Amino acid sequence: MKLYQALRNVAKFRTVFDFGGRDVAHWFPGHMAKGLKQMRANMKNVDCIVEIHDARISFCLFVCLRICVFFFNIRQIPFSGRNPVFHETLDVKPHLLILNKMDLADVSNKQRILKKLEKNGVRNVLFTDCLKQRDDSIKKLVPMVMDIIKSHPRFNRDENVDYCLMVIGVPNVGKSSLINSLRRTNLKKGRASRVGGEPGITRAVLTKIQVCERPIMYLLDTPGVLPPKIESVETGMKLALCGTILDHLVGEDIIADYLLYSLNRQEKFSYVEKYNLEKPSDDIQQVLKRIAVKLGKTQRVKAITGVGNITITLPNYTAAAYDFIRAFRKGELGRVMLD
Ligand SMILES: Nc1nc2c(ncn2[C@@H]2O[C@H](COP(=O)(O)OP(=O)(O)OP(=O)(O)O)[C@@H](O)[C@H]2O)c(=O)[nH]1
Ligand SMILES: [Mg+2]
Repeated sequence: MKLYQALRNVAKFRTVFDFGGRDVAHWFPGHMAKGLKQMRANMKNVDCIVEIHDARISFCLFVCLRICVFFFNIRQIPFSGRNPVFHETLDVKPHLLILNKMDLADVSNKQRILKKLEKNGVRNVLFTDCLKQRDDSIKKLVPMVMDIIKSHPRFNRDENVDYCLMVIGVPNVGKSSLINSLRRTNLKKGRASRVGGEPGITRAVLTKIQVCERPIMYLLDTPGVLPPKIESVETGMKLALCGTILDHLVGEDIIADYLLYSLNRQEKFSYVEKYNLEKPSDDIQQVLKRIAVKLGKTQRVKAITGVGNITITLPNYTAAAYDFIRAFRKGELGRVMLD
């Protein structure tokens, strides 16, 4: 019944998000030159690049292209022609694309994403969930990488009996988690790389971390790298929603509003029940107020009136916004595709 009522309300939801003239350039701390320099310096020791993305952002291809193009220093190639750039870039080093956090993504779009990627020349794709104790896709990674490596010349590394991969991607997508997951699956060993919910946990290119015994395979963890230029404010907002940049740089309030807008657009109304709302709403203040009340997140504020000072209790909107965003990132608001 609730869902039926909700669907009838769909027409009332915003169809365009007002970014209020925000400038994406202020949100992103550049391309993280130090990390890139270290990565480039290590390239000669690498047999295959494992590029990892958040599966919820299906425009990842564009981000992916930008990182690769920047990574390999082929910046002169125009961006409008997608395919040539990708082909040329991937010809430099064998490449595997991982779409991680599958447990949080709407899997019904999987085939569409694969087709789109294939059209753009990306055939080696794995969907993973690095938090799962046993993920079959993680088991497939080493054999898949071996096939990819064997179909490319190894040049200076031809004599080496061991293999080395480099894992790259934007911050907070699960690069370090992938390494730990591979160790857990292939070596039955514990964590080797630090993981965290905030972007920027891995700061430097680490020494080799072994992830497989037969064949002997190592992985180089890297710090998250953002492309030098973000396509649009909306692209930046999606990256922010997935925790790629520190929340306070964008603002919890606007991220929460964009989240509400996205959930309503996709008719993902589980937030209504979770926060005891009567019906879906497109008004972020109203939603945050309910969240604050439900979670008991209020703040006492002094007010000066004509008859003296009084203390009033107000909803803590920032704390509520923070909780709303966290709930989405943990998958508590349902599986979502942001594009
Ligand atoms: N739900 C879910 N969470 C994941 C998955 N993989 C990683 N995470 C979580 O995502 C957050 C970031 O993981 P990290 O492995 O630190 O990501 P990273 O890409 O190494 O991040 P930086 O080093 O900051 O660039 C952590 O809270 C992980 O627990 C996944 O497959 N599913
Ligand atoms: Mg890391």
